[in-house]
Amino acid sequence: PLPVIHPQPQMVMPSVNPLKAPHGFILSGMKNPDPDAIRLLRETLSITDEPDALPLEITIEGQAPEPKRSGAYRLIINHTGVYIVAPDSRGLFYAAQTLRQLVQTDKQGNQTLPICTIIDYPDVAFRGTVEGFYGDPWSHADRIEQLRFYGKMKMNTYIYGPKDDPYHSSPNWRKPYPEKEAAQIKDLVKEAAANKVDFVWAIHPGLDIQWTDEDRMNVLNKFGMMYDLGVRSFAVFFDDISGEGAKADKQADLLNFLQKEFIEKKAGVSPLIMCPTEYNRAWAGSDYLDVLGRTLDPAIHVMWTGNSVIHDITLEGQEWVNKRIQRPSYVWWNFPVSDYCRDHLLMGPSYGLDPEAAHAMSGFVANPMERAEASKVALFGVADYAWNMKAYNPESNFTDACRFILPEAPEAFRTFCENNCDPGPNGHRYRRDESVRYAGDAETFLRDFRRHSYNTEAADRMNQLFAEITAAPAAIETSSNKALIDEIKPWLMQFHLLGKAGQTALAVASAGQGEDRAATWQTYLSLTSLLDSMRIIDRTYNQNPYQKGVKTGSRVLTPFVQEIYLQTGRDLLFPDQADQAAAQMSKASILTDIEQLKYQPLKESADQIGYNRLNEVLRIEPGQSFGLAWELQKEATSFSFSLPKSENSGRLFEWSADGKTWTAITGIPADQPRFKLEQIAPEARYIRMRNTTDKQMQIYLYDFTVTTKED
Ligand code: LOG
Repeated sequence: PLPVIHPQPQMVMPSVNPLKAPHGFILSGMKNPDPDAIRLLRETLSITDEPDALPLEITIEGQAPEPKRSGAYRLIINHTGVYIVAPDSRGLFYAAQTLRQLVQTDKQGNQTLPICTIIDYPDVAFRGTVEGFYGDPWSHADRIEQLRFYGKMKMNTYIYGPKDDPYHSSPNWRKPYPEKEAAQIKDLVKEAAANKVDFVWAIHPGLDIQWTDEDRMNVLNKFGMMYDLGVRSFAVFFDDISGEGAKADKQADLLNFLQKEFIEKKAGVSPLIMCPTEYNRAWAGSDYLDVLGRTLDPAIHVMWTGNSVIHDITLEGQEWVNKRIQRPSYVWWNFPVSDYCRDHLLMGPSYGLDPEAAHAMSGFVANPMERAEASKVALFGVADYAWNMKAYNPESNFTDACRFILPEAPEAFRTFCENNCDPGPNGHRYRRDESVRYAGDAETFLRDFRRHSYNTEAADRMNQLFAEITAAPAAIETSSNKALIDEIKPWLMQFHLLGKAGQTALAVASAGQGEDRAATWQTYLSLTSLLDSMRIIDRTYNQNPYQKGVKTGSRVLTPFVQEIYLQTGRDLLFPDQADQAAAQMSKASILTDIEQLKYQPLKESADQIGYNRLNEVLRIEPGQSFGLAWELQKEATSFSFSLPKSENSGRLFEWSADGKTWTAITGIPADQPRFKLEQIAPEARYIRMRNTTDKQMQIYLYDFTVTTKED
């Protein structure tokens, strides 16, 4: 049988016979075929230049198979040899990639190919990634490796737009790249070309752009500089901005100008891509998209993240936006990006993608994690989906992805990935299934445990799983992919501890069934120290200022362990049921009537509580407020905020002791975007900021933090 090919070809007609090529192959047909494809063929098959050795022929032809899409190819393998039809270099390169997955080489070096016919072409014309996240941009080495990976996976697009590259966005979008960065971009353009990937360079000028001739020339000139570095594909991003820069008619003017003066004038440039300010349905409240639809040159692509910032992609949602922008949108899928949940890894399958939506999108690119290697699990799915949607199966793709990425220990890697999928509670309310194979047993066990009974069968299966988890990190670390191990190392450590904690929690639960309280205490204390170790990892590694720490198995397994731990602790500390009910600890929380913030998890450390930095613009309606509440046992010692670019007049800061009566805080300058208040009424347990105007306020919520101490 044929091996599974990724991405899956559109049509495969297999036969049972293999083609044996004991004397290798010889190339014939087309003159000057694509050298990258030929290099790949030579690496894959033993190709001789000696016709006397009786080799089989590989015939390459350039006529166009239907449909005429870049990358389409036909591959016919029969008794006489291999016959490739490819209308462009990309198609020939992809045919060679398919052959690489088909060939089998035995110990003597003899090669066989399965006799078959493959007719193949992509469902979506542009497929790949948009490096569009906040946080540390990928390294040069990361990017080179990604481009090679895209070539293997038949992805043809890499959009360069890391938010924290100052030469992509403010403050330096007008300036040329410094020498070293410029040289690296040149390099990337070359590597991209060798892998048949379009390197798309994006600019993000909207934070401070002026709608003047000077600034339109600044954009044009920057494109010119990038053209001189070899870039032939361009994008303009207007996401996450407010005020002047966000006006549809002005944006369209600029884009149409670039279309006429640059895209159409320069040689060999691909269609322009733009990312709108209202880039998802949840925000599309004005006529913004209709204005773009009416006025933007029809050749310009418009990006779209779906029904909200982070969302499944549905045909219905695509049709909704396409009507308004009057063209098929170019999907910017915000997965596996983790810049809003930086303490989690999103290494689960890519699912939630409509198999019927191919005709309703012009491109499909995924925004990945700042961890490039770890992102490959999800991207393996993205490649399959965008190439052949109907054949895409997220589960089997996921298993194959784990084998492809970590062939040294595919099962251990899968165990790790399937328990590191969910972002945890977040303001976008985007959740992913996690630990699906064990969720049922975990729930069954806990249901019985809550009634003080121990379900042996469920416990046995959970024990088996936790043993696999404990062992997985050591197996994964045998991988030769050191970059991957470096990226996920703290999570591997945490995962190992979680496995041990899980096994110990089951021992605690089992001991709790007996009469021997001393034995229960003993296992309870070992669980305490394992959970302490996990807390230390969480407080030591990945201490970025946004979502600090290292969470693993956070959807099913960690809560499973914690519930057993807390319940046993209550049983041991408050054996009397009545005391248990009364033992409620006072907790800190966020306090708001703004929908965009309601689901934000509280950011909490030993002596601080606060909001997570929001990437997108925060909209506050008249009368709405956001604030914090802290524990009765704690006093606030200071309060600080960073709310830049706000239309600041009309904001009011207030404190309260009971959450009902509020007192205005004096001493905060009215238009200061950043401030630290060193004194707060000792009885305060709440602080908030309120919009006292009659207009919507648009601000960035970078920081809003209260520092506390125990009284
Ligand atoms: C940004 C993007 C960010 C992503 C996920 C778009 C179009 N823009 O909320 O840079 O990585 O969401 O946080 C965005 O998605 N803003």
